[in-house]
Order: sequence, then C-alpha cells, then structure tokens
Amino acid sequence: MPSPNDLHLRFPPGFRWGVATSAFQIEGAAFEDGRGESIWDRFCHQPGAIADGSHGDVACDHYHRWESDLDLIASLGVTSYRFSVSWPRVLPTGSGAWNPKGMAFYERLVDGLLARGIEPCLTLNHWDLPQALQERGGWAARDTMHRFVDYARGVQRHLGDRVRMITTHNEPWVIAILGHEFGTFAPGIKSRKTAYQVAHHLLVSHGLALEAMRADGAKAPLGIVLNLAHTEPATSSAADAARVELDEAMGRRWYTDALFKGRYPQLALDELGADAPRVEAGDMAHIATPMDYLGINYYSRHVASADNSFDAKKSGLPLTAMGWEIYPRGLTGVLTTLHHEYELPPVYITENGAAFDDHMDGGKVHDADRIDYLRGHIGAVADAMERGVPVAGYMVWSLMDNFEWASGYAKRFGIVHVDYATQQRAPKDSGLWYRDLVRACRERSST
Ligand code: IFM
Repeated sequence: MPSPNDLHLRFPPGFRWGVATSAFQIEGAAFEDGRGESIWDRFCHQPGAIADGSHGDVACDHYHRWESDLDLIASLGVTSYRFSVSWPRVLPTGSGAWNPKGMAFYERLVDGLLARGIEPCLTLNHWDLPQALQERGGWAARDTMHRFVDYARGVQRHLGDRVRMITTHNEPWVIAILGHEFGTFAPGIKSRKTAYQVAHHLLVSHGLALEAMRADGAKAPLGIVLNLAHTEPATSSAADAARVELDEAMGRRWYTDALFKGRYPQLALDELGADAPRVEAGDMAHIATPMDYLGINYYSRHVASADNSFDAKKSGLPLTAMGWEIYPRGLTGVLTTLHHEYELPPVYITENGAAFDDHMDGGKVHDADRIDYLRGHIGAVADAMERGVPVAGYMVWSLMDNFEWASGYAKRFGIVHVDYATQQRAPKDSGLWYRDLVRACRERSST
C-alpha cells in the first residue's frame, strides 16, 4: 500500500480532516419512530427511477448501527464528521409538531461524536424534502422557504450549541437542475423554468435561515455547500470559449455571484429569458447575507463544448466508475478562480471522492485507484492553499458505501466497504491510507 509520504507536511496545524455522509443515503429505518415520507422515498418507488430498482428503506441501517458507526469514524482518527438531518424524521410533514424520537436520534449522534472527540458538522437539507411539502408545491413554492427557516431554527435550537458547523443546503444546483429540469433526481420534474425558480428559492431560504439562526443566537459557523466543477473548453474555438462563459454563468456563478455579489449573472438571465425566476424585493440581499464558511464539493472538471460533442470516454483521462474524469488540477483551478473573483470566507472541501468497481478479497478491498484519487486531490488542495486560498478542511465522500441516488447501491464511494447483505463494514485500503495521513497531520499539529 502506498505511504502518505510527505503530503501531511503541506497542511497547517488545526486543518480539519473529515468524512461525510447524508441521512437518506445511510440511515434506512424509513418507517420507524414516526419518520415521515420524503421526496426520495416517493421517487425511488417510481419504476425505472433508480438504476438497480433499489431504495433507501434500509440503506446502511445506520439508524440502528449509529454507535458502532461512530466507533468506526473514530478509528479513522478524523477531526470532523459531516452528516445531515433528515427533515421528515424530525418534522414528519415538514412543519408543525416536532417528532421527539427523530430529534432524539440526532441528539444521540451529536453527543456520541463529541464523546469521541469528533466535531459534528450538520447539514439541514441534503435533498430529502418532506413529501407533504412537495404536495404543497415543494421548492417551487415560496412557502417552502419559510417552512425551511422554521426547520432550521428548530434544529439550531436543539443542536446548535454542540455542532461545529451548520450547512443550510447541500448542492442546490443538483436539487434545482437534476430534480426539476432534467427530472433524473427527486422530485422528477422536467421544466427549466421551475428549476430556476427552485434554485432561487433555495438560495433565498439559505439567507433567511442564516439571518433567523443568528437572530436566535446561533454560535456555530453557518454556510452553504456548492457542487462546483472546474470548467474548460473542449477546443480552442471561439464558440467553445463562449460556451465556457455561458456554462460558468448558469452552473457556478448563478450561485457564487448571488451569494457573494448579490446578483445573478446577466448572461444567465439573458439565456433564461422567460424562464428566469421571479425575484421579489429584498431577495438578493437575503441571499448575500455573509456566510461564516463556504463548502465546496468537487469531483471532476466540466468540459464546455458549443456543439455538445465532448465525450469523456474519449478524453484520454482516467475515469471513475461514474464515468467522471479524474482531474485533480481542476480542484486547484476552481479554488483559485473563486479566490480571485470573491472575498472568500474560510473554505471547506466538504466532499471529494470517487466510485470504483471495488472487489472484496479475503475481507480486504485493495482500492489503489481510490488512494491515487484522494492523494491527487488532497495535493491539489495543498496547491491551492499555497496560492493563498483559505481552505480550512477537507472531507472525503464518503465514510462508507451507500445509496448513490439514481445509481442505487451499485456505485460505491466509501473508504469503508459495506456488505449490504450482512451490514458488515470493513475499511478499504483507502480508509487505512486516509487514517494514516490524518494521523501524520494531527501528530504534526500536536508537536
Ligand atoms: O453521493 C453524492 C452526495 O450525496 C452529494 N454529492 C455527490 C455525491 C456523489 O455523487
């Protein structure tokens, strides 16, 4: 197995190292202790929605195995654990009465992390909107923003004194575009106009939630997590260069200009025309409420091609099992781009990792490809930091194999292997490699 060599020397004392998961992808216990239905429960049971016909009813059974899972996280030696609260578990119909059993689960989880010396990093919305709210218009309805703010305030009041960070939304682009324009994710709507209204409501609700939690005296740093790619042109043509500008405006700057400059890119508004969202007075100022940190999820680059002819399979770059190009330099690229364009708060890489076709071999998974992926990307983070980007932490996606949304259980992102028949967990070589890297960094910090 490769050793972490000197990678650890490139990170300062106090740098945070974590692993990440989300509620729907690991918890299971879909019908227990009063949990309500989420849009992903409904979506999974639509024929053809999930590649392997699976669902999240049991997932990794983390709801029952949380204690041994926390021991597992502790065994990796990380400083931080990023997880999400299932909105329908704590508020079964999205608003109204809290479900005490649901909230008690997260109380146990947070206390269990603290008892093991691990910082809890909580996300409020990792996609599992209560189905009851979808029936009232979902994220396309302005009222959902206010239900989200109530939910955020309640979670903050219960757990805010013990968590290390609170993220409003995970990857609003995915919710808006995959969920409402392409319809490949829940709730499966196919309308560009709806998608951009949803994107707008997600961003406004983020700002409103930050303001409300702060007014309630929140101590934990508050922020949002964006999925960002590094965009490059397919060719040196002027048409592809123009396409880079357009894709950046629609996919990245829609979020980052709104959050850091309080406006949507004109190029994106022009492209959307009648599909542009309805923006009410004061909305943009709420969106631009200052954040305590920005979370970035990075997996690959995006290649912009005016005639949509780019084919990752022919690019010559290695691909993950998702068919995504492995391109660590893009992580440095996107970080330095953001650093030049905006006054950034501390940045966390809140997700980075890869699915590969792992094989269990005598209880072990020799995933050298994942180790290479992680080493390359962690090095790319160090490159960005050496260029002045204020990165404060890095979290691997994912702690363990889990429900990979429309791909079901076939795609494995974990640094810990899960045998879904027995629910046995086994650290892969990448998990052990990451443990050694984190240990080396932390030992250096404590000397
Ligand atoms: O599994 C997802 C996660 O829920 C959000 N970010 C991307 C991951 C891999 O697709």
